[in-house]
Amino acid sequence: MSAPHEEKRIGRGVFLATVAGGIGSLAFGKSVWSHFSGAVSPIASTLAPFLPKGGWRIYTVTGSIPPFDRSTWRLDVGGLVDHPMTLSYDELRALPRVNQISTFHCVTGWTVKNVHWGGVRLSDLMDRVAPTSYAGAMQFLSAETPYIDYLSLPEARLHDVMLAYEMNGEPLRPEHGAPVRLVIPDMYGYKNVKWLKGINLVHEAGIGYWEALGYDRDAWVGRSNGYT
Ligand SMILES: Nc1nc2c(c(=O)[nH]1)N[C@H]1C(S)=C(S)[C@@H](COP(=O)(O)O)O[C@H]1N2
Ligand SMILES: [Mo]
Repeated sequence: MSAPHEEKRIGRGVFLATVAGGIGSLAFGKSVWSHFSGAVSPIASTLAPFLPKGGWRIYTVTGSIPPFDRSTWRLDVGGLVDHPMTLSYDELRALPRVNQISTFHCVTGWTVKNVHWGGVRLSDLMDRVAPTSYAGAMQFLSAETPYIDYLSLPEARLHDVMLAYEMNGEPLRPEHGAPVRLVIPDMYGYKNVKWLKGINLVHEAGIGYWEALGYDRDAWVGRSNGYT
């Protein structure tokens, strides 16, 4: 389990797997799917209901899915802001809702077209917390520690960036990041933090989880990570 996703891009549009994990990782990289290639383990049985479907591959860096309890879950939005907020799930759902249809790209080469998302505009949430003049970026914390990522404020304000709590007409599924994940269609999947539990306004963007392992900090689809 070495390089990001264990899938290397060799030349234009060609993907080969490293030999590390056999056929499981060939097909699914560092996804929960790879757990099915080996002996039955407690992790495999935990994740067994979550077979990828609809073209998705389910990724986690810990091999487990953070629990979600609707009554105790909170999203903390703070840092360099005038009005920090702690939102319960019901409070999140009560914010103005937006819907969009957008395409999702993982940097390892798979794409899911026309995903129907429902949720909250990130720019709307940003306006509510009122970043201070020193704030230049947002830090996104996953309940799946240590997954983390960042967007600059201009990136975070793009018109189709959202916190999604619904996917294809139903509440976001556990394996896709329930109860809420970041969605930024113009950037590769690794920026789309699942199991979001906190957002901090910070002075500048730091290095995200997969960026520390080699992916580009500029994650624009088709214009980074060796794609031209
Ligand atoms: N917390 C967390 N978020 C994550 C990841 C992860 O491993 N953990 N993987 C990222 C990557 S690389 C991709 S392509 C997408 C995959 O989304 P999916 O698991 O819903 O298919 O989630 C992103 N968000
Ligand atoms: Mo990805």
